[in-house]
Amino acid sequence: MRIEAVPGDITRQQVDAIVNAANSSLLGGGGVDGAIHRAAGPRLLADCRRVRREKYPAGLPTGDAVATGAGDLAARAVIHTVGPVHAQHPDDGSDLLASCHRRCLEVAEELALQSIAFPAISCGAYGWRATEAAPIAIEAVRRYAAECPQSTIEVVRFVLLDHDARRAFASALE
Ligand code: AR6
Repeated sequence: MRIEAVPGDITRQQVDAIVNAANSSLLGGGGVDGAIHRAAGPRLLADCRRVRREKYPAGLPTGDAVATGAGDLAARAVIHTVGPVHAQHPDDGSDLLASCHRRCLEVAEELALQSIAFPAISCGAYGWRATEAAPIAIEAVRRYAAECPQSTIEVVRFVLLDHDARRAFASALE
């Protein structure tokens, strides 16, 4: 499994799965969630509504992940996850952030996907410093790779829009 960090807009990535830093409603929002829904078009929202109805009537729990189609995006799937809000999880925030990454990889694996792109989950509206979140994210992926050497996933790419996140993920990867 190759882990990389690149600058850019995640909606433009040529990968099998794009991870959305969603909220538990799964019905859209700002930040990367808004960008993904705008780029994917109305089919993504329709898929999200169906997932809510059929699987998560009370919303997707923090730290969990679920896949939908990707609408107009080049990807095959969007994997939605809900990061912890920094201020609301003083004790278990790191575990929940690690769980987001692990669950996204498990969901991608269930779909036999080979490449997945993550944004800097929780590093925007949810208030995490990238310097704090990046080592947790990278470590969660490395642990998954070590525990699942037969994984179908070959490439895990962090796609980072802002300068702080780029620096933090590059340094966590070193
Ligand atoms: N490509 C890559 N990264 C992006 C993009 C993009 N197109 N747009 C923003 N980012 P955030 P969160 C970066 O706030 O903190 C939403 O309203 C951004 O610079 O999108 O998990 C949801 O609906 C930051 O580094 O996600 C939730 O309510 C990172 O993505 C809430 O925000 C995450 O910022 C989730 O908050």
